[in-house]
Amino acid sequence: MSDAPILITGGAGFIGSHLADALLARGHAVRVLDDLSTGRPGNLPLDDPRLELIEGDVADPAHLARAVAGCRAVAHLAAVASVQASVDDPVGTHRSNFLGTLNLCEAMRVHGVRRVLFASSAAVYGQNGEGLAVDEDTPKAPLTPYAADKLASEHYLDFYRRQHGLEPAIFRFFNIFGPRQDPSSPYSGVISIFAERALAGTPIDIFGDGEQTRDFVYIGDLVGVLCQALLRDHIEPGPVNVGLDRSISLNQLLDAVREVLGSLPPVRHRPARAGDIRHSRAANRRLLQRYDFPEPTPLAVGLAHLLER
Ligand code: NAD
Ligand code: UD2
Repeated sequence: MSDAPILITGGAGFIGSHLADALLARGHAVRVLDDLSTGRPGNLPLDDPRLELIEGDVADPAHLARAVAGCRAVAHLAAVASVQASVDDPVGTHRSNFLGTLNLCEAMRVHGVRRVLFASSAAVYGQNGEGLAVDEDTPKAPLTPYAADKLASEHYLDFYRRQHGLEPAIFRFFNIFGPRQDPSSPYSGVISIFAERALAGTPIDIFGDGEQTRDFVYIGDLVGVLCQALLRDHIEPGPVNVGLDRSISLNQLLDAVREVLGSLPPVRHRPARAGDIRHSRAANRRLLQRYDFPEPTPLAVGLAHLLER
């Protein structure tokens, strides 16, 4: 096994830190580049000698050159994950969410690193009025700067594949949840917010009627696929949806939280968020064909991991 590290940009964050744990557990050295804007060093096993944490910005080519040199593969997870932040500050978030990807492509070309896993998003599809499952060929309709930066990143990664031999494994994550997803922002993942409020007994806010649906994936079911994409000899080009082809409404989510906890704090209904996606559901045939995806963790079991007192 090569002792060259695998680089995880954004590795101090929710998904990145779970991926770091999984790679270390499989015996690989891990290097993390993270500006700690939302990620935390405490998410990582800093006492593990095979882990290196570099505090830096993917929008800075010098930081990326330092991080990419000598790596065997890259998981590119660094981004401002808040859709709202991209609406409020499109130029600032563009630096991280697009320029960061382009800088990485250049750094990988210069240093001869070919495999890159990229965290794209279901946001590239835009609205899904009827709630039918969308497959990877569904027309793209990015509604926000966040979604546009993800789609543009996909196109640049494909250019570097055709022109410079890069090997991008592009995943369009739907709604990933699990421990370490930061609930502190009003734009954090809904499950992390609901879990924190339910445990604290503080009121839960539903933006809209609660009939909006999402395709939730437990982080423990995702990390194995990410490791396969980084480590297997060959990968096929083209984006892959990451979802269960199962959409759950927020009202159903609340029922599941009540089931696990036995009670719920007060639930308040607020106006729906501008630009909110009404329905989201992943057709996941390509995921199941290309990767060994585990039997999905039942929602109640995933929630129980979050709601452990
Ligand atoms: P997160 O905020 O926990 O992780 C993002 C990490 O990137 C953080 O550690 C943050 O400090 C770091 N970061 C941000 N800007 C940076 C910069 N300029 N330079 C270096 N580091 C920077 O969020 P997450 O949920 O773990 O998301 C990881 C990736 O997956 C993101 O690209 C996000 O867009 C994507 N994604 C997540 C979901 C989900 O459901 N969680 C859905 C779709 C896509
Ligand atoms: C998620 C990602 C985003 C993007 C998108 C792609 C996160 C935090 N966001 O956005 O990065 O990839 O997926 O589809 O991972 N809600 C409430 N009450 C709350 C919080 C949320 O009702 O306290 C609603 C919210 O209005 C929305 C739903 O819950 O209708 C899900 O919100 P979210 O931010 O968890 O996820 P989403 O799909 O908007």
